[in-house]
This record gives sequence, structure tokens and C-alpha cells, in this order.
Amino acid sequence: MGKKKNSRCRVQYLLCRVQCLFKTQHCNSLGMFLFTFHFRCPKQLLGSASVSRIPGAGAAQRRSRPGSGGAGPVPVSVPVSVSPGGRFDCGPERLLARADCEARGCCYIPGPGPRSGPGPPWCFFPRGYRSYRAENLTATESGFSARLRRVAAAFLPAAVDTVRLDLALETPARLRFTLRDAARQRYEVPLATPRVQGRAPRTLYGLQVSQDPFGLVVCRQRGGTVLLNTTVAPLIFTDQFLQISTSLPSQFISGLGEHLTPLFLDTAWSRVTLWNRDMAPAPHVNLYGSHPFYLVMEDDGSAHGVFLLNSNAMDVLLQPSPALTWRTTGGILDFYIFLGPDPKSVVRQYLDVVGFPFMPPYWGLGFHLCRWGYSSTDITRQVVANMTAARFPLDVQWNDLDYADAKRDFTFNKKGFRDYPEMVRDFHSRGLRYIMIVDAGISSSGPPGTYKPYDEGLKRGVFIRNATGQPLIGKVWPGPTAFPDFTNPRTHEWWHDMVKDFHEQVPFDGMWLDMNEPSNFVEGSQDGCPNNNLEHPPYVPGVFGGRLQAGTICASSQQYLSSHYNLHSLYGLTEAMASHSALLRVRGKRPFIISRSTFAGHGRYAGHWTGDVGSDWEQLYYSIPEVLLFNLFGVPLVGADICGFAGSTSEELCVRWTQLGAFYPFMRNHNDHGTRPQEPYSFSPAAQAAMRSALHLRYSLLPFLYTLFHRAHSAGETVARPLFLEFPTDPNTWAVDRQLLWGGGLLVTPVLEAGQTKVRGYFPAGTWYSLAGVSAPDSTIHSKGQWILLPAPLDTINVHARAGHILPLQVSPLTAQSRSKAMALVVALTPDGFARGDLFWDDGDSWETFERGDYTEILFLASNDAVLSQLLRASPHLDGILLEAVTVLGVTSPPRRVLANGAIVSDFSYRSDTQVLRVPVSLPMWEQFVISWS
Ligand code: MIG
Repeated sequence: MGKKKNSRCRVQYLLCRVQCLFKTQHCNSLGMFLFTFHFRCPKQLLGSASVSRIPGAGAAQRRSRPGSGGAGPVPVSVPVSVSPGGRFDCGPERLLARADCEARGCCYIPGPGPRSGPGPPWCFFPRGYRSYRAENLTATESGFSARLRRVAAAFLPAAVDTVRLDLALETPARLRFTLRDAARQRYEVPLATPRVQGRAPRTLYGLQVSQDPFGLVVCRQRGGTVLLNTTVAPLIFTDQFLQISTSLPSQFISGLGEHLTPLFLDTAWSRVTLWNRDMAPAPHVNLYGSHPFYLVMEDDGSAHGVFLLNSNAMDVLLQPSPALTWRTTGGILDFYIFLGPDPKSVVRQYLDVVGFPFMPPYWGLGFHLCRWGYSSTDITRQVVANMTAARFPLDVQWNDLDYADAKRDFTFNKKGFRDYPEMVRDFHSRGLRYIMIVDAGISSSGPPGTYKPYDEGLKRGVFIRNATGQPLIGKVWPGPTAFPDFTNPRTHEWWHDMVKDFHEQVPFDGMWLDMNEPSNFVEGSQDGCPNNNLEHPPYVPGVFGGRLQAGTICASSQQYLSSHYNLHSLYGLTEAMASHSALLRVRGKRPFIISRSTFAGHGRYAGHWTGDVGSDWEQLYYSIPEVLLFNLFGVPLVGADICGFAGSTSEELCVRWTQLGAFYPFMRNHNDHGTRPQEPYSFSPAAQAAMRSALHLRYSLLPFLYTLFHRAHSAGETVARPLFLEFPTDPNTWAVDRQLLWGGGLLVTPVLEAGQTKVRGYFPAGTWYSLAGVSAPDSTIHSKGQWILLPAPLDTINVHARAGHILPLQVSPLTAQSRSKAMALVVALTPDGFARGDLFWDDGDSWETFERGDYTEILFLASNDAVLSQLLRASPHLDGILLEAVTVLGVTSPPRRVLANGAIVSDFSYRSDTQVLRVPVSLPMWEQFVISWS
């Protein structure tokens, strides 16, 4: 017995280098694969010098204990041992005692650290543990394929004997590989991804395949960095448990949302669980969305990304070696690897696969106001009146469940909301837009004939079914509810009809999709769930509540495309798709949708708010990494509830939150019922003034923000951007998540702590001009790449323009409606006098203006003491809009003469202490212009 285990811990590594198939260079750092290695259990090395490298292993004692397995000391030829930080758990589904562990052919070393919980596993795979052997490696049109034959006894049920590997060199920077059951069709995520013909030449990546045990290595052709190496642990492929591990080239890994985390994840034994869940944001739990995508910063500032296209409940484990393990409970393993090589390219390459973000209407970038508890139209109207009276910009007024009749979708209560349609029309006549909440669950308990959405839905068979084929009934706000199955095309038709009916009564402008994880107040259903292997899989990821049904519907309930077990985390995405097309058909304009639940690819259809965040300073901070991460996920229209949702805010917190919120791409103040009011007008005059100035700052920047959204929509860029995306070769920027950029040109440094009037921010090397905040003569920052302490009194948020950028602004706007007013430019010169920027402009509301070419695009360029505009594309939409002012930052010597289109400007002003040149002009924006100074 011991002998047998021994031999399994000493397996020959036979390697085949695939590059011989493709004539690519091999990765330098993988020279070791040219040799055949013997790997063995570290415990067999305990007699050797390596014992000191395994602290707390207590080797001598253990070897002397009878029946402890192992064949005694073995001569050590190759000192390859598994360091504690590099151990991969051999008992994923349960804790194993030594005997069970060794029966799996694994190694058992107690400690260091606890037996369960975070830390090195006591039972772990030896290097070279055989699970699958690659055979029939064959070149294909797009890459190669192989059959992986299972060579190990399975320790989890329903192991797949033959796995088919297909690898495609899709583009020079992107490869895809899938692992499927060779004998049987399995569930695959129904997300349309690019179809690629042929094989990309001259790829950035090199590949190696280890044949036995099977493993795949992806490295950079240039420099040889190993980006992916699945030979570190065995592949496991069973019906309901699929696992694959990889080394990571650095510990700087970001992504894998949605979670309450810093921007970069913790690789010291952390676990990230993906399974959409209605859950007030807290650390270490699965939240509303699933984005199985990560981005890693490599030592030299290169970046790569990995996307696992899989929608099943999963855990992703991170460990210090550093390494990562995917553990999913179904589907197939469908991986995309993005080689960048810079982090912006990684994001774009990811979005090439899941889709570029939708273009929001211009009004959607204004200020949104909401709360749970605006219990009548009178109160809602009063809120709007108060905003106007207090001179706060407001573009979109919202209502929560209060409007609905018995909390049912597509109804309104005829008491407090008797004049609901009139209220919405009144808002429209003042230039406001209106959005109301729509919950996922459809009330199912009324007598037939009393609630059309349910009656019609039943008739058309749109609801998710339970084991007996009946609509599954759970319980949400209206009481008993059925859940529309948005994977069924008929459901989309039905949803459209309901949206249309309601819109004919209440002309709303957008939809707020809540409770769509889907959330359920009873576990599974009113009748519980069947006892089967979908409800109780052999491995349950670390979901909050411990069971898949917790807070949602039965995993084994049936949807049109597959079981809910497979489709659960797609609920919000599919609802957003249905709502997007319904709104488009009903309104004929760009849809505006904010959804709580999300999945990869969501940004194509909708935005996201970060759910029930608490009104506290910690959550204020976490909102920055959340917003930045969703930008990496291709969901740029994102924001947290300003001033916090749950619990009562404080005046100071609400001021700081409004200042930061002015730089969320989606800016909404929303509040729970029963807590203190937090509309901007409900605070002291001083607090109101601070909030007003933050709002004005945002509104003046809307042309810039809108242009960034266009870049996101048309080119896969981010809007709110982490510093590392712009400065990847400055490692100081990587973990910065208490600041954010808008595009490449604007750096926001908010105060995130109570009682502070100063704030420290990191300024990458270069010149940064204070745009807002304290504009003293010395406020320009010439940074060598350093942390800088900035003054930040309560009425101030620090915002800096980056040298080299030109920002288009709106002059003193009060609503997004005032986009027809005048514009201005801020020109932030580099020390050698250069800057550039652009403006995208259309009617702000029509569908596919970019796609139809119905827009204006202007390039702004500054050099040689002049700034000029160049019309890249013209349309009538800018007609009548004048450029009123140009502010040039960094003009080092006083100009004597300023010309606008050749005419002398006599009333320019210049301050030599601030080096700011202000040029008042009156030039048509729709024509090219030149402004020069000398
Ligand atoms: O169970 O509609 O996240 O924004 O105000 C709570 C009431 C239901 C949760 C949403 C929140 C909303 C609330 N909803």
C-alpha cells in the first residue's frame, strides 16, 4: 500500500512542447520542461535539508508514528518540494484525515496554520499528480486539439473519462481554450462570443503542453514570463466539480467581482465566491454579480487577463505562491487569455469578447435622486420642488416600491399615486426624466383576472418551473411571486408587452431592476426544494448561507435553456437584455437601465448600482474599488448610493460622499426608508453649498464625461479608471484605490475619513493642475511620482487636470438640458507646451447615433503657443453652441498678444503666479478655430 502511494507521488513528467507544432519560440524560463523530473511527496524529503523549509511539520515524530503511511526515508535526488504557500488542496469537498488523504495519493503534513480555514492545506497534491493524460495532440485550423484521458481514480462522483481540449489562437493577443466532456454535451453559457476563423500569426504568446499529467503553459514570447501554468495541480473534471489551477506571475491580481474588496485581491489564502446573491455588501461574501475575469500586473508593468466563461456557482482560491484555483460546479471550462501587453489593452481585449458598453443618454449622466419612502406623488413632487428651490441640479427623479399597488410591478397605487401619470408628465415638462423600480418577482396570489402580468405570464408559460412543471412560487415584496424566465424568447415578448402597457399609462424614461439575483425571502420556494444533486452538489462553494437555495430559488428549477443551477447568475443579465430591447421598442430611444444583479457582458445592456451599502466611511472608501472594478468589467455606468443606503448618514459623511459621488459615472443619491433624510437640501447651508459646488463641477464636466462614455462604447475604454491603467510602469500606482481618474486626464482625490481637512494622494510623475479645490498660486503639482498632502477643507474635493489633456466643459449648467448652452475648454499644457483632447457630440438620446454616423467629433490640439480644433466629423447637433472661454494652464511667460481665428482678443487675462491664461471668446463650436498667444 505504502509502496503504491509512493510511486504515485513520484511520477514522471513527460512533456511535449506544442511550439514544435507552430514553430514558435519556446519560453526561456521554461527550459526546465526540457528535462524529465521526478516529483515526490515533500514528506519524503523531510529527512533532508528541506525539513527546515516546512515549519511546524514535526517530521521526525510523524515518521515514527505507526501506520502513518509513507515508505520511510527515500534518497533525495531532486529537492523539489511543495512550499506551504504552493500547496493545492487535495480535499476540496471535505477535510481529510491522513488515511483518506493518502488514499487519494496526496501528501499530508499538518500545519502550519489551522486544519480548516485560510492557510496551507494539510492534505495536498504532490507535484506531478496524475489526473489526465493528453493524447492525440492534433493541429487544427485554429490551433490544436487533444484528448485528455483520465488516468487517476476519481474521488468525486461522475468523473469524466475523456475530456476534449480545443485551443484556438484567436488573435495575436488572445487565445481561447475549452475543456469539454468528449462524450457528452454539457451546459455552456449562452453568451455570444466572437467567431474566429483560422489561426492568428505572430502571437504574443507561446504555448507548452505537458502530456502526462496534462497541463498547459502560456507564456509571453517576449521575455518568457509564464502567465498561466496549469501543471501546478491536477485538472479535475467531474459532472459537478471542475477544478483547474494556475501559477500567477505576480501577486497583483484584480477583478473577480462582485465583492467588497480593495482594487487588488489578497493572495494570502483568500477565497472569492461567485453566485449572485441579494446581500448587503460586506467583505468575504458573494454579492449581487459574477464577473469571472481577472487582470494581473506583471513585474515589468505588462498585464494579462483571464476570463473563465462559466456561470455556475464557483470559488476562486488565491494562495501565496502565488497561484489561483478555479473551482466551478458545472458547465465546461472555457478560458480566454488576453496578453495585453498593457492593462488598457487587456480590458479592451476582454470587452472584445463580452461586448462593449451601451451608450447612455446624456441625461443619464446628470444627478439622480431617489429614496425608499417617497410615499406619494405629493411628497415626490415636493422633493423636486425643494431641489429647485435650493438651486441643485437634478435630471432624474426616481421612485422606489412606494408607487406600486401592493408592491406589484406595472401597477400604481391609486391612493398616494392617484395622479402618478400627471406627475411624470409634469416632470417632463420641466425637463426632468423619471425612473421607477421594477422587481424581478411577479405577484402570483391575486384572484385570476386581477393582475395581468401574472395572468398573461401564466398563459404564455414564461415562468421558471419547479420539479412538477408548475411555476415555482417564492416570496418577495408583494407576497407570493413567480419568476419570469428571461432565457425564454417568449418571456421577452411578454415583458415587452407589460413594459409597453405600463408605459402607455406612465411615460417613464428608464428602468431600475432590483431583486434580480433573483432574491427570494423564502429558501428555494414556498414548498422548499427537491432533494437532488443540483440542490446539494458534492461541492458547495462558499456561498453565504451555505446552500445554493439560500436567499434565492431552487437550483433544480427549470428554465427554458437549462436548469436554474446553471443559469442562476445570468438572471440579472438576461432581465437586463429583455428590458433593454423592450425599452428600445417602446420608447424608440437609447434605453437607460440600472440593475443590481450582473454577469460578464452586462455593460452592453445596462449599468449597475452597488446595492445596499451602509452609510459609513468604510463603505465610502470601498465604493471606489467597486466603481473601478466595474469599469474593468465593462460596466462603466456604475455608482454607489450617495450618502449610503442603509442606516442614517451624517452631514459630514454625506458632504464627502456627494463630492466623491460627483465622480461616479452614475450619480444617484438613494436612501433606505426610516432613516434620516439625505437629499442635498436637508442639510445646513454650509453643507448644501459644498454639495452644490460638487454638483456644479460634475455638470460642467459632462461633455468630457459623455465623450468618455462614447470612447467606452466605441472602443472598449474605461470611464472611471484606476491609476494603474494609465501608469502601468509605475508600481506605486497599482494598488491606489482611494483615488480615481476620469479617462486619462482628470485625477480625483476625495476625502474618505471623518474629521479630515487634508488628504494624501498619489501623483504619478508629471504636472497636475488643480482644477477645483484650492486654487492657490502654488497649487500646480510637479510630481516625480510621489504622495502629496493636499488641503481639503469640507467644501472641497481635489480634482487635478493632467498635463497633456484638453477637457471640454459646459459653462454654468443647471441640468443636462443646458447642454445646448455655451462650452469652454481647459487646456493643461505639458512643460513643452503640448495637449490634446476630444469631444463627441450628438443629440444625446437617439439610438445608435455613432453607428449611423449622426454625430460630431472634434479633436483639440495645443502646441506652439496655440490651441486649435479639428472637425473629424460634422453633424448639425453642435449648431448654435458657442465656445465662450479657453483656459490655458501652464503658460510660462506672459503673452503680449492673443488671437482668435486671426482677430485680436483684447480682454484676455494672465496671472504669472498661477501661469493661467484666460481667453474669453465667442466662437462657433461647429467650425474649426485657432487661438494663439505670443
Ligand atoms: O429588500 O425596493 O437594493 O435600493 O431601495 C429591499 C427597496 C429591496 C433593495 C434595493 C434598494 C431598494 C430596496 N430593495
